[in-house]
Amino acid sequence: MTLNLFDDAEQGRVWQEAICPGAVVLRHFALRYEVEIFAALDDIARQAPFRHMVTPGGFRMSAAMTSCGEFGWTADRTGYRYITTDPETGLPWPPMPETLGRLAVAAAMSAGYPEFVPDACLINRYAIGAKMSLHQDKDEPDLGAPIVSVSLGLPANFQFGGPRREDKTQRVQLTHGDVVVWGGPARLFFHGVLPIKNGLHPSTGEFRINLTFRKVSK
Ligand code: MD6
Ligand code: FE
Repeated sequence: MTLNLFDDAEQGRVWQEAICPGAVVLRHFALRYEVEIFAALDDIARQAPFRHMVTPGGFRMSAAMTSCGEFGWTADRTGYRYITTDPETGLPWPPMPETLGRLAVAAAMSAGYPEFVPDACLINRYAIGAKMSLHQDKDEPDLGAPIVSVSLGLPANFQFGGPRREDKTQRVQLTHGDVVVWGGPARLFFHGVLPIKNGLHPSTGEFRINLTFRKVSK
């Protein structure tokens, strides 16, 4: 199904593609926010630098990560969790810039989740070859809230499966400005990112950036 949302002389067309019940891609949805997003990201990365976390299993994650908002996400040898201070700096995470919050709320609304108010934004930076293995986003206590995921820069092959790791996955190519929203029946579905292919993007160079907005507080 595709549904035309709006046209804009400068930003072009924005449309939706369903992945499965509860999950949808909003093509080009973030393009109109691009300038503000990159300004916000520079500001956040200055206060809370990107870092490679080590999973409880002892693996260094290939995507570099930081966060903004009331809660940030960390992984270390003892587990995964959301915390209010950045363990690297001992300071609270940078606040979520207003434009980022507005983008996430508008995307969730467009996807059929009008109640969504995010209090955490995880920011991943993928260099060429970096990936994210199939996983569920299940560290958030309120599973009624969706995940809103914004893709920027180099394209990615996003895998979206089902409730069990062994379920068949669909492959969705995500390009600059695309937003994926998943919630409801798809909220705990397995997903991942295949290794980023060699390339050069005018906005991000040799990187892909992904922002995922969540609601962490109950
Ligand atoms: C993506 N990201 O990069 C999908 N999950 O397109 C995720 O699934 C994700 O970036 C948990 C934590 C950080 C993430
Ligand atoms: Fe995830």
